[in-house]
Amino acid sequence: MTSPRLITVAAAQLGAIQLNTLRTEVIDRMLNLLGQAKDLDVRLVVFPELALTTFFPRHIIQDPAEIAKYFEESSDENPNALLTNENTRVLFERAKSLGIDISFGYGERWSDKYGKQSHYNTMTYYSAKGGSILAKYRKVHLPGTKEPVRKPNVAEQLEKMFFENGDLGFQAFRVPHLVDGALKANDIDSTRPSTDGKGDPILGMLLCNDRRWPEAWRCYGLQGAELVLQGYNTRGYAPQNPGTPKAQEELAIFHHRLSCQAGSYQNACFSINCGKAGYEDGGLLIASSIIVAPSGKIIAESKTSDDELVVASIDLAECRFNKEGVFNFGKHRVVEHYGRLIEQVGVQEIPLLERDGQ
Ligand code: CDT
Repeated sequence: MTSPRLITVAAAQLGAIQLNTLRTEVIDRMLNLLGQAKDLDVRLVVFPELALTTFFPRHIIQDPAEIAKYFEESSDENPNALLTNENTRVLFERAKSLGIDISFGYGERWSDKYGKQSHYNTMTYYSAKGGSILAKYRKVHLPGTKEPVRKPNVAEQLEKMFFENGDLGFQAFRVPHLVDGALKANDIDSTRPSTDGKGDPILGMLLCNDRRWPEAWRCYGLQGAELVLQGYNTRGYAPQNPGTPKAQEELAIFHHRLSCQAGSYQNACFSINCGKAGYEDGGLLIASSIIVAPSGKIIAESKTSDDELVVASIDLAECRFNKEGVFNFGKHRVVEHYGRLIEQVGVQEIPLLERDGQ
């Protein structure tokens, strides 16, 4: 019988952030949600993708000084600048004083040691007890176009223009201090058959469009992930897409839930999926921030399109049922038939059939 591994977690959904909303206003809203989390004994709070600003890739912005306003600086010399920079420092200080781990998305401008700058759509994980950034994820699956479409009645999606593809892959990480009684490397002895599911929780991070790609979830599943954190800004309506605004929004929410529920179920992990919601710069973003169990069931969901804390108490030990059962990868994966998954990128249709009688 597996011992419980209990944590109270939350998705801190943010309502819309307009182009002219001050960073300080956004941070105040995030601090307010952290205060609510403290009252409910939450130990981990997840905020959306690009949580500090409007979803700026919907705009054609070309002036470098204007673009710079949407990014936080870090570099080879100072990789953890986020902890001390003027905008974000207060978030980490508050998280530390409340004893709550936080994870949020932001635009990252990275300078390497030769001075070359790269821009990423990034998510960070901060451990309050340790007072340090434990992990960073840079979005791999960037949606949209590299060049503006510039047509009337077309909503732009310019992530490929503003960001490079993430270069860190899908690296899972363990988080100390989240569950009681976690097994440590130095506790291991030769009599212990398996340490699986007994150490500090294994987490992974995804950003928005990533959640639609089963390969991304599976990379975490193969590292034993028990909890995936995912931030999003998902459009509820675009004039160029088919369907009424209502039908489009319903379908967008359906696909969002479908992807998060399937990813969690097929990799036997919990997931916390947190969105930015409401009418941002005139465009609708879906709400429906959800916490999903390894069964694939939604166990908590936002009820508004505003700032809202979505809370659930979860037992990571529940992951074992499917990790040791239907999704015991070691026992049931048949990798000799999966080669195509990494050998081929796009679709290569199989040959056409011959006409009958020839
Ligand atoms: N921000 C982001 O990644 N948006 C994408 C748009 C994809 S179009 C279906 C998303 O997955 O919501």
